[in-house]
Amino acid sequence: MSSWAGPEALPGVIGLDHIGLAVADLDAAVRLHTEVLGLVVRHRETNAEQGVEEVMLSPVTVGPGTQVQLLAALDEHSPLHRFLARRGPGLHHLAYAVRDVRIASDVLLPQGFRLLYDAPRAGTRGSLINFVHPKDTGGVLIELVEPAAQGQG
Ligand code: V0V
Ligand code: CO
Repeated sequence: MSSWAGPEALPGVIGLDHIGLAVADLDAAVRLHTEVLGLVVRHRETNAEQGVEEVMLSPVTVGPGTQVQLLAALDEHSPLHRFLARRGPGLHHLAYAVRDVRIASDVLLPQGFRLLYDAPRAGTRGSLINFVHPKDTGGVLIELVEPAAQGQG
């Protein structure tokens, strides 16, 4: 967290994978992002463990690239339900692609960052994910995403 300690001490961020938006009405949010903003739906998935129905979108000209992830709560136990109830719809998390989510976690943990899971969990398109607590990162929930190897997901 303090001074830069060299590449071996970094979590291996290789891109900005997606920006997660908490939405109350998924269909309305998809319409806004496709019909008004002109983005393309790249993927849709129900993640019961995370308690979300999610839709991934990005601009048509740049390929999948960095995506917008629309997230609706599956039920009242979902972290999304709590977020929407407490803060309303809006920016929910920033997801960095990392080379290896276990290594990223192992680098961040001893620096005092709280990782939400002891072991990576299943994310979108067969990815492996973990989260850094927003109270340790300036108020932004950070997701670490290890994308599935190409051809999977
Ligand atoms: C809560 N807080 C946030 C926040 N959620 N701050 C920034 N961004 C967020 N998303 C703040 C909240 O305002 C409180 O601050 C404090 O943290 C504690 O809030 P809380 O309501 O008591 O929330 P907790 O502690 O019950 O839960 C917060 C965490 C929870 C982050 C621990 O949401 C969680 O486990 N999230 C990880 C899983 C998740 O979000 N899944 C959905 C995305 P004050 O008011 O006390 O100052 S799934 C996904 O992205 C997938 C599948 C994918 O990409 O593949
Ligand atoms: Co996400």
